[in-house]
Amino acid sequence: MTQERDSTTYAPSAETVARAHVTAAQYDEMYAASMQDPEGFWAKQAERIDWIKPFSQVKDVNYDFGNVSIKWFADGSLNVAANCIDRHLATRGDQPAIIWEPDDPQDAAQHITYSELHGSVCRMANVLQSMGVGKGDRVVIYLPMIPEAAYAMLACARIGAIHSIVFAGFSPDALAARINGCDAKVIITADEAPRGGRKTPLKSNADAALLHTKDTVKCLVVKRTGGQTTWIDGRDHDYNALAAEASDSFEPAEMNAEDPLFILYTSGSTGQPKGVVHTTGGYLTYAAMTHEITFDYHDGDIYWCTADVGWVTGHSYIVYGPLANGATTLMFEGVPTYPDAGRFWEVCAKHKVNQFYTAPTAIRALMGQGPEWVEKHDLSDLRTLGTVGEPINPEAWNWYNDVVGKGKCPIVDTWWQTETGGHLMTPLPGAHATKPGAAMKPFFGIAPVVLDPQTGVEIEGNGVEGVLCIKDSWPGQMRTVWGDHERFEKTYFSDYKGYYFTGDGCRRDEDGDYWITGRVDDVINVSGHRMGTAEVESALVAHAAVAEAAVVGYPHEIKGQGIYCYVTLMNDREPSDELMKELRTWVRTEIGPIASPDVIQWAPGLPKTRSGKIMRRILRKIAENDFGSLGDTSTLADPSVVDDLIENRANKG
Ligand code: 6R9
Repeated sequence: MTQERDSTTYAPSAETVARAHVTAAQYDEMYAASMQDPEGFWAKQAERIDWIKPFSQVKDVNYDFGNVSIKWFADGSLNVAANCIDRHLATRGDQPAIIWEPDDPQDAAQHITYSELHGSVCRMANVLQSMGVGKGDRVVIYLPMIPEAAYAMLACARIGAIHSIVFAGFSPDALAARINGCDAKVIITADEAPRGGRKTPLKSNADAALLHTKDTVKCLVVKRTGGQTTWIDGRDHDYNALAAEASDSFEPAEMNAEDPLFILYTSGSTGQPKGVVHTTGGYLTYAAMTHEITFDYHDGDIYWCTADVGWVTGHSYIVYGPLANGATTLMFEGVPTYPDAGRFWEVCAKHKVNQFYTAPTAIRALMGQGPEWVEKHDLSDLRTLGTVGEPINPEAWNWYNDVVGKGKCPIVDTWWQTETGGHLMTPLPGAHATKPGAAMKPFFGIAPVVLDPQTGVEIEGNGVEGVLCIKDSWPGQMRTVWGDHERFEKTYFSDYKGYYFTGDGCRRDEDGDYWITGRVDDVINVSGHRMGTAEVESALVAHAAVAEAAVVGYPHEIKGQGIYCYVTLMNDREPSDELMKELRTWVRTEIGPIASPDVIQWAPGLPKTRSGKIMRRILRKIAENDFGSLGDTSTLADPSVVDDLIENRANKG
C-alpha cells in the first residue's frame, strides 16, 4: 500500500459549488458562529427535527473527570420513528424511502415507499409489543441487510425500546455476550443471511447463543431464505405470520431527548467491547444535519451507503440520517465482488445513485480488479463520493477520484467514530478543496485540538502532529457506556483532562488541514472494522494449547491492517500447521470471521520489561518487517527473545 502523502489539492468544480448547500464563505461564517455561540447554533439546527415538547435548555455538558455528564435539548421530547417516517407521509408517502437491492442480482429489487415503511414499522412494533417489549426495554437485532433490519430499528424507536444491533458476522459467543450485556428481552434474527452467494445460518447461531442467556429471552425470526431452522415453541416467534395479522398503526411513544435510542458495542483497547449509548434528540439532529451537508444531499436524490447496519455507519447513514431527511436510501444485502467486481457500479447505474459512500478497503479490493469493471457502467448520476472507516491511501483515493468519479465528484473523507454518532471531520462538497487522504476540516461545532501525547498540552500552529482530542461536546456524542459510566469517563476523559480523547493520532498540515494518522491505542482497524487486540488475545489464550498471546496490527494490502498473532504454547504442546489452523478456526468461533488471524507466529517467549509488561512496540516493528528501528531493547527481561522472533518472523518477505 502506498503510504506516502500526496498533498495535491483538488478544488471543487464550479458546478459543485453552485449546487452546494454550503459554500466556502458560508462554511467560514457558520463555523465561526458554531464556535462563538454553540447554544444558538444548535438550537437553530434542532429545528430540523419535529419536537413533541420543545426544549428550553440546549446544552448541559461537564467534561470534568469524575463528573462527566453530557446532555443536549434535555427537557424536549420527540419520537425518532415519527421523525423518520410519519412527518414525511403527507408530502412523500409514495416516494421510496428504501430501495433494497438483494444479494443475488437475479432477484428483484424492492422499492419501499414511506407509507409502506410506516405500515411495516407499525406492524413490527405491534409484534414486539405483543412479545412484551415496552419503553426502555432492550432488543438485540441480529439480521442480514434486509428491510426488516430497518423496520426493527424504527419499531424499537417507535415503542421507545433500545436496540442493540449485533453484526451478522459475529459468532454465537459474541452474540450471547451482547444479549447478556444489555439484558435484552427479545432478539430479532432471520433464518439465514445470504451474502456473496453464501448463507450464514443466523437462526442456528442465535440458538447457540440463547443457550448462554436467560431462559426468558424470546426470539423473533424473520423468514429470508426459507431455510430449515429448529423451532422452540414459546421461545421462538414467526415474524411473517405475526406481522400479517398485526395492525398497521402504532402510536409513537413520547421520548425524552436524553432517553437512550440505541446501544452499539465497539472495541476498545482493553478487555470486553463496550456498549456505546446514544440518545434521542441530539443524535437525530446531528445525524440528519451531517447527512444533508456532508454529502450535499438534495431532495429527490438517490443515496447509497454500502455499510452494514451492524456498524455505526449503517445506523447514522443508512437509516436515521437519510430517513430523517426524507431521502431515498439504498440498502444492499451483498458484497462488492459478487457476482463480479462490477456489482457496486452496476447497482449505482441501475438505481441512478447520486451519493455513494463506502470504505477504503472496498475501494482497494476493486482497484485491484482493473478499471474495466467500472467503465462498463453508466455512472453519470454520481455527484458525491464518500469514504469512511480508516485512513485512505493516496493510490486508492486517486483511483476513486479518477476512475469512479471521473474527476467530477468531490470525495468526502469522513472521519468519525461509533462514539461520535456522526461525522466530526470531513471536507464539504462545494466548500472545501480535497487532498488525497485528508479529513481536511472540522464539521460545525467541532473544535479539534492536537495535543502533545506526553504532556497533554495543546500544540498550536500548523505543520504539527500529536493526539487528537475534541474540546467541547456536540449533540451526536455518546453519553455513557451501558452500565458502566466509570469506564466511559476513564476511556475518554482521563488521559487528557478536560477534553474528549479520540484514540486517534493526527497531523495538522501547513494549510491547517487535518490528516488522521491512525489509532494511538491498542485498537486495530481491519477492513474498516474496529478490533481490540486484547479481544483477539483473550480468545487465543482461552484455547487449551495457548499459554500466552500478543496481537498487533501490520500493514495489509487490502484490509489496511491485518491481524498478526504471536503465540506461546503450553510446555507440553508442539507447534504444527494443524494447530495453527485450529487456532484460526478457534478465534473465528470465539469472535467471528472478521477477527480471523492473518498471521500466527510461534513465539517461545514474548519481549517483556522486567516488570512483565509486553513491549508491543517491538512486536509491531517485527510484524512490519522493520527490524532496523526496534529502539531500545535493553530494558527487556530477556533481550534474546527478540532475536528469535526476528529469526522466525512468519510470512517472511
Ligand atoms: C465511523 C467508524 C472509528 C475509528 C477511528 C479511526 C478510524 C474512521 C476514518 C478513520 C481515518 C477516516 N477512522 N474513519 N481513520 N480516516 N475517514 O468507522 O467508526 O468503527 O467506531 O471506527 O476508525 O481510527 O477512531 P468506528
